Amino acid sequence: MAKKLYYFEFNGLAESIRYMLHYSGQKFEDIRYERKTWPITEIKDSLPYGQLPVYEEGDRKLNQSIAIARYIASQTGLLPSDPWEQAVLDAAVFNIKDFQTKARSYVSETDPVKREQLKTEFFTETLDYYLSRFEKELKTSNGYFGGTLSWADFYLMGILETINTYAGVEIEKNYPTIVALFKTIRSLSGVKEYIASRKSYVV
Ligand SMILES: N[C@@H](CCC(=O)N[C@@H](CS)C(=O)NCC(=O)O)C(=O)O
Repeated sequence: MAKKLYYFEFNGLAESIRYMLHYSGQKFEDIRYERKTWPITEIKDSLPYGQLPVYEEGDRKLNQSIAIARYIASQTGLLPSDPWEQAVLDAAVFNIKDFQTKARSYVSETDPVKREQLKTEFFTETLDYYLSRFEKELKTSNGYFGGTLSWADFYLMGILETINTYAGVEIEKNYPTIVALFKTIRSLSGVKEYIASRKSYVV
C-alpha cells in the first residue's frame, strides 16, 4: 500500500513523523510544498481541514500531526501496549505541544516590538519552565519519556529543532539529558542517513 506524507519543505509538525518512518525503514513518498508558493488552491481545497501535514495510506487520509505521529508509532514499536504507559506518553506529547504553542506566539509575531517582548518572556520564563521539566522527566526514566525509546522522544526532537530553526540557537543546550537523547535519536539507523541526505531548513 502506497504511503505518502504531505507537508512543507520545513521540519515543523512533520519532522518527527519523517524520523519515525525512516527509523522503521518504511518506504513512503515525502511530498513537500514550498511555503512561499502556498496556498496552492487545488491542493489546499483537497485537504480534509485545509492544512498540512496529511498522511495517506492507499485511499485513506489522516490529518492532525499528533494523530499521524501516534499512528506511525503504533506501527513501528514506538507505542507501548499498556494503556497507562500510553497515557504517560500522550501526556508528554501534550506538554511538548503546550510548549510549542507558547514558542509559536513568539516566533510567529510579525510586529518587531511585540516580538522582542515575547522573545524576552520566552527566553527568561517559558523556556526553562518547560525544558527543566522535560529534563527531569527524562532523567528519572532512563533518558526517555517512557523508560525506553518512544514516539514522545521523537516528537520532542521534531518540535525543539523547529523552534531552533526560528530562534537561531540550540535551546536545549543547557539540558544534558535532552541533548543526550537527541544524540541517540540522530545516530539511529535510518534517521542518521535521512539527516545526512536532507537539505537544511530555512525560515
Ligand atoms: N493542529 C494541526 C495544525 C496544522 C497546521 O497548523 N498546519 C500549518 C503548517 S504548520 C498549515 O498547514 N498552514 C498552511 C495553511 O493553513 O494554509 C496539526 O497538528 O496537524
